[in-house]
Amino acid sequence: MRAKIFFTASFLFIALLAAACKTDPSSAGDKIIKSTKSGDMTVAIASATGDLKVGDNDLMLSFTDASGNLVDVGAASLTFHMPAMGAMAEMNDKAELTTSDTPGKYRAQVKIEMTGTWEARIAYQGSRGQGQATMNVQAK
Ligand SMILES: [Cu+2]
Repeated sequence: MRAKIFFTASFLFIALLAAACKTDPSSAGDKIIKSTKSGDMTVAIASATGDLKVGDNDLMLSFTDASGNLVDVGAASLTFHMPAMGAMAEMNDKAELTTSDTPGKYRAQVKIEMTGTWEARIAYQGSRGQGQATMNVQAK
């Protein structure tokens, strides 16, 4: 009897852990750099360190619904934009996106040219319709 209760409790605990992982966009060990809303979804950019840095970045772009569940938005894009500064032309550092094993999560590889404030521009098109989001991110 006691063993059975223990078994049931263990099972529930494991089920809870699994549910927590499923709804956590940072379950791949990534720390959120920044997130914003796009309609009823939340768009988040994450990295292993929680920072965006000058040079090569290996990021995770994720889309979640109001309940925190990952949402497959279809085709997505991510570009880091910096307006012209004096004699320096505007910069657009486009990330190369690849789908991950988890729908709603994209691996984003991007080379950031300089430190400062970048505007992350996200666009998507698919079963959720067409939409975009922007958010300011600091590159260190
Ligand atoms: Cu610049």
